Amino acid sequence: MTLGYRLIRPSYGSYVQRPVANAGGRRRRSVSRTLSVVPATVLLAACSSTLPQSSLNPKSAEARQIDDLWILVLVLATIVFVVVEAALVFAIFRFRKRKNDDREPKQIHGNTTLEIVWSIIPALILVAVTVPTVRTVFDLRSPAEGDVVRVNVTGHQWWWEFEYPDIVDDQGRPLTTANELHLPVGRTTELTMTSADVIHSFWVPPLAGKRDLVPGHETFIKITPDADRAGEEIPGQCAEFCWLSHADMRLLVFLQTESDFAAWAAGETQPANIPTDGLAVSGFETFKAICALCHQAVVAEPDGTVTVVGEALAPDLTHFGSRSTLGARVESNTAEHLAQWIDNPSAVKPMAPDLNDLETGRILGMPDYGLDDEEIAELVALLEGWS
Ligand code: HEC
Ligand SMILES: [Cu+2]
Repeated sequence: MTLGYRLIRPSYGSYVQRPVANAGGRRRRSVSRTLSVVPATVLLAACSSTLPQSSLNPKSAEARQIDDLWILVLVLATIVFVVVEAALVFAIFRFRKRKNDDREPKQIHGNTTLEIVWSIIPALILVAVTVPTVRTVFDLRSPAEGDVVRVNVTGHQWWWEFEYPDIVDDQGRPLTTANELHLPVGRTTELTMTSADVIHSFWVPPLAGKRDLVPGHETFIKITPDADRAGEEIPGQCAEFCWLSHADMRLLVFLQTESDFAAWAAGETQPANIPTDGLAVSGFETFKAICALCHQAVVAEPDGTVTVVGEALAPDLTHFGSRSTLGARVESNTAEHLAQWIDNPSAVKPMAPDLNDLETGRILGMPDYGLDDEEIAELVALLEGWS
């Protein structure tokens, strides 16, 4: 548009020619800068299979819809860019001021055909972008259909709680876990999300767009992982700054075949055993005395009676031993890392347990209870045994 305005309305005579040439110079520099971004983008796209948190490597129907839309907009924008810049560069050279030529340029006022054309073309381009955008937005927001897996997600400073309301144990308690989300491939999972404290954002780039978790409000996101992705582990993280350990509020998604998912769910809905021999026996006593202030575990007495121990203010530990990560993916779940965590949690992950309020249930981190090495070893034996 700038191009046309200056060519068609040089009503200020030759005076206007120098600014036009300058403007061209500025544009040309920005052209080279913009062009340098293109190889970088192509390079990034090429590497995306080795960048696990890339949205350029979609692994679900929803992520692919978003990616397709992005590619459409990228192609259209690239065409517009190339055509406009080519016309600009052409005009700069063709109509530049030449030496020993002080003639006034031809004076023209307005060109209706041209103005109609460059109003209609951008309008058509906008329609070409708007229609698929609106369709994608509505598609992604429409309720999931068919045999849907439902998961309730609650964001906490700084961990994720996942509850599968339709997968229940013998007593009707829903499967509850933390930081590691298991999804069957080829089937849609609908996540209903909220937050227990501040705003968080669920972001697993290869699987879905980004969506906020807002306290007192429910948001939704759908994920239909590709059928050939079973066995993949896909990392994600909180994408809304939520203070101290925001960067350590991560999660891991396990894509599983239908039968692996069913086997996992069957295991998770079993109670953990109350230990009857070894270090874990004393570990369970410490668990009930201290850890149960915040953590819950569904446990079976030796006679088979199932009880729930503790409060659900922190990650459910019933099957902690089956998780592959610790503390929202700050560490891998090994006996050594777990011992370090129990010994001094805030050294492994920055937290603010001084601000905890057990009365209101506002928990901002796990305190250091000054346990000795033996007590820690007993707890490690207990929790790693709860798989
Ligand atoms: C005052 C509440 C509180 C108490 C008491 C507490 N914790 Fe925690 N614990 C937390 C919170 C909060 C987290 C989540 C921290 C995070 O990842 O941001 C956590 C996380 C954990 C995790 C990691 C869970 C996961 O899924 O990654 C383990 C293991 C753990 N605690 C063990 C213990 C043990 C063992 C005790 C008893 C010695 C204990 N906790 C006592 C609040 C508590
Ligand atoms: Cu967060």
